[in-house]
Amino acid sequence: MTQDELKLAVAQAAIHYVVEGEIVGVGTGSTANFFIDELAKIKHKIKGAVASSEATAERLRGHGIAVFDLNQVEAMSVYIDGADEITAQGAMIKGGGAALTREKIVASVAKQFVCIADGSKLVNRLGRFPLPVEVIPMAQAVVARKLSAFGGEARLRLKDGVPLITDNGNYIIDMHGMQIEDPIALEAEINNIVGVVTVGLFAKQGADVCLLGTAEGVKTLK
Ligand code: ABF
Repeated sequence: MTQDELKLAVAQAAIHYVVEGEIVGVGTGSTANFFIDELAKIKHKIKGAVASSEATAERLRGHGIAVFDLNQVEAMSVYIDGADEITAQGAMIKGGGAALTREKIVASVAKQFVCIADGSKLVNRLGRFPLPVEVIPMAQAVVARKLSAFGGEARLRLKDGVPLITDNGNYIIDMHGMQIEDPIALEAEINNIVGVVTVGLFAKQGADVCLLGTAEGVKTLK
C-alpha cells in the first residue's frame, strides 16, 4: 500500500468516532485532509466542525461543512488529527504543518483525541522529527538560545527564504536532534519559557486513541 492509501484507510476508520448531531474538531495536514474528504460524505449527519487552521477551515467550507468559532462551542466529543511522531503511549510531536497552537487549543476542548497516522509515524522515542515551537517574533532569538540548552539545534523555520508566519502571526523554531526521554516534563519546561506560545509536544494531553495505518490493516492503539 502507498502512504496515501494508508492515510485514506485511517481517515475512513476515524469516521466511526464521529458522533452524530455534534460538532467535530478537525486537525491539519495531509492525513487530516483525507479525513475532511471522508467527513464530507456524512456531513448531513453532523452539526459542523471546529477547524485547527485556516487551511482546514477552507477545505471544510469547500465541502459545505459549517465551520464554528471555538468560542461558540462548549464541548466536543472528539478531535481528529494527524501527527508527525507518536509513541505507543499516545505522546506526539505535532506542528510540522505549523498549526500546533490551534491544534492544541481545539484538542483541549474535546473529550477524546483520535490520532490518525500511517505506520511510519510510530516511534519508540520522540525527537527524530524536529520539535516545533511557536514563538512570539520579538522573542525568537532569546527563546532559541534558551531552547539550545535542551541539547538540540534551534532553527527558525523559513518559507521562501523568510520566516514562516503562523495563522496566529508568530514564528516557528524547529529543534533538531532532540533526545526526548520525558515528553511530559519537557513539554512543561518549554511552555514555561517566556516568549513561547506553544511547544509541539502533545504529551500531558496526548492521543486517547491512535488509528495506525499498516500493511496488515488499521491498528487501534489505546
Ligand atoms: C498536523 O499535520 C500536524 O500537527 C502534523 O504536523 C501534521 C501531520 O501531517 P501529515 O498528516 O501531512 O503527515 O496534524
